[in-house]
Amino acid sequence: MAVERTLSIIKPDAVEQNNVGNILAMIQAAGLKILGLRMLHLTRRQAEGFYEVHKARPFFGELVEFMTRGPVVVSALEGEDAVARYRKLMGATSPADAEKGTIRKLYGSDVGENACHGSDSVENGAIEVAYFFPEYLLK
Ligand code: FUP
Repeated sequence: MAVERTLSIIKPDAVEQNNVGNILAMIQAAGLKILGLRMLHLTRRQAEGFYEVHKARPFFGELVEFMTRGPVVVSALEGEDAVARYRKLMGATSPADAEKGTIRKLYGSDVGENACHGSDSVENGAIEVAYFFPEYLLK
């Protein structure tokens, strides 16, 4: 298995509910290394750019609205099989379907306000890490 990078976003709902520390602790307890960490309030343009693939979906407007309503915490994670491992730790997109003990089951509310984001492929992991941490592009 290869060492991979993946992007985590702790979404506005989880920041509002004071779950940043809890989620970062779960990430570290799972053995994923935090390479970079930033708290920022996404601009509309940044959120639209990040979720460009979902532009045609009916929930796009709501998603951008939600992701820009308050600060988020983005982190670049690294580890063996990091993309799949972080997806497993997050749980299914909808907290109702997420396995017990996952971030979304513990801290998500619904399919929109689901506490966290994680890259869905190794290729997207590299693209998304570069989107928020351009200094890691060549490392
Ligand atoms: P995931 O990869 O699990 O984050 O899920 P998707 O890429 O399918 O969706 C990205 C984000 O779009 C979700 F985190 C929340 C939002 N979304 C909705 O608001 N409604 C939906 O029906 C599906 C996704």
